[in-house]
Amino acid sequence: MKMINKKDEILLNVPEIQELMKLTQDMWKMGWDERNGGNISYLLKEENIIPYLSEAYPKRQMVLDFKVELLKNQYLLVTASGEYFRNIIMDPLATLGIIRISEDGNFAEIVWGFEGEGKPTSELSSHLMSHEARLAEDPEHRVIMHTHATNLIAMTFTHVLSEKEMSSTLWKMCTECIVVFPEGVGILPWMIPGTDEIGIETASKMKDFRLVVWPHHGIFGSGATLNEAFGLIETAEKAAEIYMLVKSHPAGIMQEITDQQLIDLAKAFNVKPNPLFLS
Ligand code: 2HA
Ligand code: ZN
Repeated sequence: MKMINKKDEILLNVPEIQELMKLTQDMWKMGWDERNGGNISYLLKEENIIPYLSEAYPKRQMVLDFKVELLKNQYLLVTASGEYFRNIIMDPLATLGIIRISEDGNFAEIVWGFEGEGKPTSELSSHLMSHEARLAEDPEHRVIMHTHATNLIAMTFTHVLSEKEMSSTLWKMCTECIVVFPEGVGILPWMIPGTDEIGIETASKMKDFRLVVWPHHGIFGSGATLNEAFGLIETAEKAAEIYMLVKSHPAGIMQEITDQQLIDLAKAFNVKPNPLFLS
């Protein structure tokens, strides 16, 4: 573990970084982020961090295989590749880092953290491309979060992999689901993780959905804050947990929320459910 100097200490006390350190510990305790599972990236407010970055930065430059036009000159707090969420709270300088996207959008410069030759998450393509997709939809967008939420993964084995059917099932498992994610969930086919290809497909779904399921792997969530992205995933995961519980119960499902009740609910809470997903 590296000694923490004064500038690092101030930076580590920036609220966004503190929140991420606490949240990743909570996520590990939920059993979603075994070993090095899961990764998060967070678009930072420049004014909170620039004064504390050393003049010696950038430490290293990474060439991106793709251009990220919308993120140029932006700073992102990112979890490190191969590191464990469990350890972030104990060793943030090795398990987290800040990257700055270059002026031309072709490079990522490591400007803080990733001590000991660490580097950003293996899912950096999915993160950067998804940030661009969400920013195009919502200027307040800031967080992309990937985690191995247990019951959502389980559900991808026992439920048909259709966005319409899966969204509708999740909505029906907890009354508040349709209010929290009225657009439903996007689903990719099974793909190799850590590639630009899965990044392109994830980002393409992120145009329409804030939640994207990776079958037999996990989920991507997005939001304006860590709280929001986490809350979205937490709500979908809770619905998936109830689905797995009722599905494995010998009594089976004896009654459920009807499509009409979903429509009434959405109206009462003033949200527009995805019209393609309601019968
Ligand atoms: O960070 O979760 O998808 C490890 C992973 C890869
Ligand atoms: Zn993963």
